[in-house]
Amino acid sequence: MSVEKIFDAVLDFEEDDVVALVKKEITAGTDVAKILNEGLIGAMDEVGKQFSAGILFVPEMLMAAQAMKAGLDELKPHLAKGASATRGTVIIGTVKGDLHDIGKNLVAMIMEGAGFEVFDVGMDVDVEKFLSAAKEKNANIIAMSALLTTTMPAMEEVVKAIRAQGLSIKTLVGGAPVTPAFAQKIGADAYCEDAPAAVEAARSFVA
Ligand code: B1M
Repeated sequence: MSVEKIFDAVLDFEEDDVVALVKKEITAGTDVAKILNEGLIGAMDEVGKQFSAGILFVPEMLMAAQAMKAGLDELKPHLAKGASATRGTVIIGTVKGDLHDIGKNLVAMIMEGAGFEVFDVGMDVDVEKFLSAAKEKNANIIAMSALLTTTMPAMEEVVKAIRAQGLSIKTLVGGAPVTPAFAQKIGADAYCEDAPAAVEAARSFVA
């Protein structure tokens, strides 16, 4: 019931209320996955629908994103529980031209919680930055996020550059418009629908 209040508070752009409600639910022992999926992510899905329908516009989308992020920050220590010995090193970023970072941040957080050493290179990341970070950190995996159909091709550039330079780095791709067929077409090593899928794929590559 109260998770619905979190959903509503994100849609009302009430950042302080979102934080207070998330805290309340954590204290009440509500499953953090429920708070995340039904409260925070569910609200952003609704924001996306309303944006598509012309009900909400970019400023509102941004305010909802800020409220969601504040809730996510509150949830972070609880999501990252269970960290164990480092399983591998991951470079994660949102591809060139793309400024959406909420999903990427979430994936980074969950991967860290699953025991990976994660270096977040931010958003609007070009091929050179992905590759130089991977070389510097001796990473096994590059995880890429794209939320725009127009920025998806940037993922292929990274995959191609890894091949061209003969690097043994696995590539994971994800983000709302990305599909398994697209991942296969560009030669990525794995398509990840969400954060747990990214953990699963990464584990399979460093096992
Ligand atoms: Co934008 N936006 N946006 N936006 N935005 C979308 C993506 C859109 C679908 C909205 C819509 O039309 N319904 C649409 C894209 C259409 C398309 O190309 N298919 C869109 C548009 C058009 C735009 C602009 C072009 C709008 C404009 O200016 N006219 C503009 C582009 C700016 C740019 O990037 N250059 C823009 C801007 C923005 C804001 C800045 C206002 C803001 C982003 C704030 C921020 O991220 N800091 C924003 C937001 C908030 C959204 C929506 C509403 C929400 C995205 C989000 O955070 N979802 C979004 C609609 C939607 O997706 N529902 C929309 C919550 C997040 C947890 O989910 O990111 O999907 P998601 O991540 C998931 C999975 O996808 C996966 O795991 C996560 C957890 O399950 N995943 C990965 C993601 N990355 C992964 C990486 C991995 C693995 C899994 O690595 C291996």
